Amino acid sequence: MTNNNTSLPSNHVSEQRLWNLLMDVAAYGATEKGGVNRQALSQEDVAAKTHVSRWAAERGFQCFQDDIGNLFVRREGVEPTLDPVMTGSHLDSQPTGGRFDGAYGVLAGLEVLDALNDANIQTRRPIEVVAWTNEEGSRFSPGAMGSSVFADVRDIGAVLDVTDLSGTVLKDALATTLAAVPVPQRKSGSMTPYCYLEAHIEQGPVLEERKIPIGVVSGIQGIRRLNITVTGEEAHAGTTPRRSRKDAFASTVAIISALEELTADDDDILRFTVGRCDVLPGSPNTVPGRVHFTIDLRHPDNDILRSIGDQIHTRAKEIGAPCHVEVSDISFVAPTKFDQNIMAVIGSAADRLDYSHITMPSGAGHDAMHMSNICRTGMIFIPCLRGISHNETESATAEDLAAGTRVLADTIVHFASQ
Ligand code: HGY
Ligand code: MN
Ligand code: MN
Repeated sequence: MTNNNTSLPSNHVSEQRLWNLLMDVAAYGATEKGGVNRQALSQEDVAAKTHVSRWAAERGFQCFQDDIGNLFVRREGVEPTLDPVMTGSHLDSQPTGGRFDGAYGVLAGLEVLDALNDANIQTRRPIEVVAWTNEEGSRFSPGAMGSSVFADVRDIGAVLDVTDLSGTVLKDALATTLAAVPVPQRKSGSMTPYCYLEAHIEQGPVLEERKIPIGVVSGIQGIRRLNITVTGEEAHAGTTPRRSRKDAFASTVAIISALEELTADDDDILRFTVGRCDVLPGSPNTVPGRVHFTIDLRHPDNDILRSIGDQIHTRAKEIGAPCHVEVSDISFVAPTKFDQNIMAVIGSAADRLDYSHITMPSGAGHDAMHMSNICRTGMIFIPCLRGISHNETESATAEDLAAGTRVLADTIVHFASQ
């Protein structure tokens, strides 16, 4: 890092302070294998948000949560009525998640606020760091929930009655969280960001393989999520001949093999994943009467995503006979393109700091996909170990984490001075 322009916050980003904060928050929901299980609106999620609210209070920053539990830390600007520059990501994790997915973007934002204080830089615009509620969507589906409600892409009323596998209703878990996190509420919609920036680990192998510290993200591929329910007939495993069975699991296997064929793609761009499959009643000597399974489908081309998703609806019903098959769309987010000017500012901040960088798309979904509907949006990627994520072994180096934060800091100041 060569720029010695002390008036830039990047000079005051502390690699150690950022690492310590990441490890402090990684303790909430820490697993034996070195990852985190900090699912949305869980007590671990509340603990992490409470930690952030204490961090803010120690520095005199205002902290709020809105009616879907998004948490905001605000550093005032010289002109407080101007729309703030917003940065952040999510604190919730997968059940067997890593310490950096999401948490990095939130805590890098807090490190930027510390660096601005150290540099005694006052920005024209306020800056807000956000921790979005339920980005992962693993406990309560769909994901990117808090940002979609904030961006008016989804109405909060459409998600309050969603339940998790244990039967907990979202609105109850949300009420517990809102009561437990010791910060005042701020009405959703009371603020529109001037722009939104998100720092995130790449969650893929490109940057590490090419030994490049910074990814300037061009956009996010489209994501379509579907739920499939196969209904057959429970029967005795010993007495029921094959010819009269309506075996929901046997039909499910046939459906999934047919869909694997349908989505096989020579250039390996289409992503088809069955991440959850519940076989009911789950007794070894009863022919399964019901199966629920999920489909996560992704592609950078919206037309392909639409047509393959529609074919899944028809093929699943054809193949599933003699069982009854229902296919429902849970969410469909079109491919996102990020703002060219923001991408250029990120690139020049990286150049000034002597960090090599490439422009690249995101295979993973992020809250930025919803924020791009309401304001200019950009993302900064850093490498992660072997490109692994949604895995307890997920890792990133303190050096790369700090590099991404320096680029984020100078990019934020660029826009907060406008
Ligand atoms: O599923 C996703 O792409 C995100 O990591 N939650
Ligand atoms: Mn993430
Ligand atoms: Mn994730």
